[in-house]
Amino acid sequence: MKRRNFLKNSGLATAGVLSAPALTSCEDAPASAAQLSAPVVQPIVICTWDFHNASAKAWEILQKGGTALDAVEAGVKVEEDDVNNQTVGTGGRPDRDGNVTLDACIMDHAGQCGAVLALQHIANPISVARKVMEDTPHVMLVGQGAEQFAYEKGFEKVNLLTEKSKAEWLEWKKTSAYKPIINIENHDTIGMLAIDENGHMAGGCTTSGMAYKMAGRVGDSPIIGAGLFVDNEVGGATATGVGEEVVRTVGSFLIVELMRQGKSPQEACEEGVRRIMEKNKDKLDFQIGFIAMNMKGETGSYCIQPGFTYREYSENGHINHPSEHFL
Ligand code: SD4
Repeated sequence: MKRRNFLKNSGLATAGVLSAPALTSCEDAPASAAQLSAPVVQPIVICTWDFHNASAKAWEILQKGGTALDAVEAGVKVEEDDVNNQTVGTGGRPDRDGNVTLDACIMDHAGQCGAVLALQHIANPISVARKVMEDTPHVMLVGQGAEQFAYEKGFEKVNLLTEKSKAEWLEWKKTSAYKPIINIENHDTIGMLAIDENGHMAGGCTTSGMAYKMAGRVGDSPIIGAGLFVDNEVGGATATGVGEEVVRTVGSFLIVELMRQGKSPQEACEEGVRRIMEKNKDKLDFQIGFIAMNMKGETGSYCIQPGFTYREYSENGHINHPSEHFL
């Protein structure tokens, strides 16, 4: 059987200390069971997709003894600021009305968390989410309330819609049925998990969401438990892909709970994906990916690729192991 669903992990090793696996693409890749649970030394950072600059930034902070919270915030900001990443922050694809609306959340080792949903005109939603966590008694702020809060905290009003994203949106409008679509190419959300030298884990997740979504649509990424969950006794998980499916299974929380019950991060990610596939037996027309890490620094990652049915997966009797860990 061809390996149709997996994550390819990229190493960013420094002095034998760091492993930075990243969900890079859904393509064939070899893996061995021995690589799946290799022990690592703290600190460590992992993220979705191929965001080497983001994990490098986080690693820079961890290496200097910085906190996991600072590391994930600074790390995912790299993608928020990258105008070429059209799924996160500035340059993100707009909703179907042409407005770029951003979602982000952050969670620390003590279980504190903050989130912003459908935030407009602010370049770094992850930092606003952190302010929600640290400076308010709340967990989530949404829309105009979140935007107003950001201005109060000194964030600047910016234009998030780049010429490129605007042109693509105008082109899409010409031919689309003007309704939200499951855009399988829309897969560059960044979720990041880090453990610092004090053994504290933190996570962050940030996205512009599904391209050309209905105004007000929010996916999993800013929802604690769905797009991200961290429990310093167990580990953390974060998601990328079609958020509706992740919300339905409370995906990241599920994966952390599975790890609590004894599953490895890899097994837990696979089970999380399997739950989603079960609910979508013959219509796997979307992409979902999870990454997870336990407090030993063991990591796991798994994704499904659109176009293959649940039967095709299950008849082969297993879900393939995607991860490779470079120490
Ligand atoms: C969402 N999960 O809004 C996000 C989209 C995503 O890579 O992950 N894209 O549903």
